[in-house]
Amino acid sequence: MSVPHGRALPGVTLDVVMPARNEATTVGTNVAAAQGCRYVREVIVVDDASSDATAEQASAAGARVVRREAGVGSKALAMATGVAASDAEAILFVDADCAGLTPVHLDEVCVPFMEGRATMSIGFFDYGRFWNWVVLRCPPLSGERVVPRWVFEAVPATKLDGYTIEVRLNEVICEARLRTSARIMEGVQHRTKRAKVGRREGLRQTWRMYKSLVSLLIPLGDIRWRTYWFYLRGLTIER
Ligand SMILES: Nc1nc2c(ncn2[C@@H]2O[C@H](COP(=O)(O)OP(=O)(O)OP(=O)(O)O)[C@@H](O)[C@H]2O)c(=O)[nH]1
Ligand SMILES: [Mg+2]
Repeated sequence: MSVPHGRALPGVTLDVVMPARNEATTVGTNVAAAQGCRYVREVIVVDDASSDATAEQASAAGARVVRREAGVGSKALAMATGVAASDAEAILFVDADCAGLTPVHLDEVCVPFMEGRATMSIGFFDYGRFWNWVVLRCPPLSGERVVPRWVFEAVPATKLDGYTIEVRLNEVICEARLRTSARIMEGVQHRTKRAKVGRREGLRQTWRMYKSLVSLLIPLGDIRWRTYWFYLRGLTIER
């Protein structure tokens, strides 16, 4: 299946894939937001052996829950499991730890994709006027994004690695010179790792995440710096 760029996409099937590990606090409201999005057919939550009630909360909110067994898990592998569990032509990824997310935010993220104006459409958290300007022009790491399923499937299995998956999706889009749309989801934030696991462990996990991201570029990682230039050339900022 191919969802081409440049024309409207009437009737394209779109499922939400929501990776979630120990997100019982927020998964229910995010499933509800995703279900309210007018383009969404089904919400699939991928739970990696959570030790809290993530699966129950997701299911109670109406999601189909796919459980991965305890063992090797990561955000990227959870996303791959969710995509494999769906036969939709397009996937809207939504993190389970968003705060303040509504169906309207997700509708707005989907519109440029559904109208065929962008192959990837991304929603960013709201960091306030100054930082939003900066964030909208940086390489996007946001988990809230819609892509045709082929874009996810174009990421080689060897590169399905933890938190670097968003960079890999960017790479597929940019190296094919496809268009991206970006917008701020007003008032949307997320529960940080510090809030989830405490200050010390949260900072440790955040440090590990950024280290893995930076190592893709420095020194001589396998992402080409000019990929970012292709990104900026194909970027439209929605207001
Ligand atoms: N199923 C599953 N979900 C995961 C795993 N790791 C992270 N997630 C989920 O992926 C989403 C994003 O993960 P976070 O750890 O919040 O990462 P982040 O939002 O990129 O980083 P922060 O800025 O620190 O919040 C959340 O819904 C997590 O529950 C995992 O190993 N398995
Ligand atoms: Mg998060």
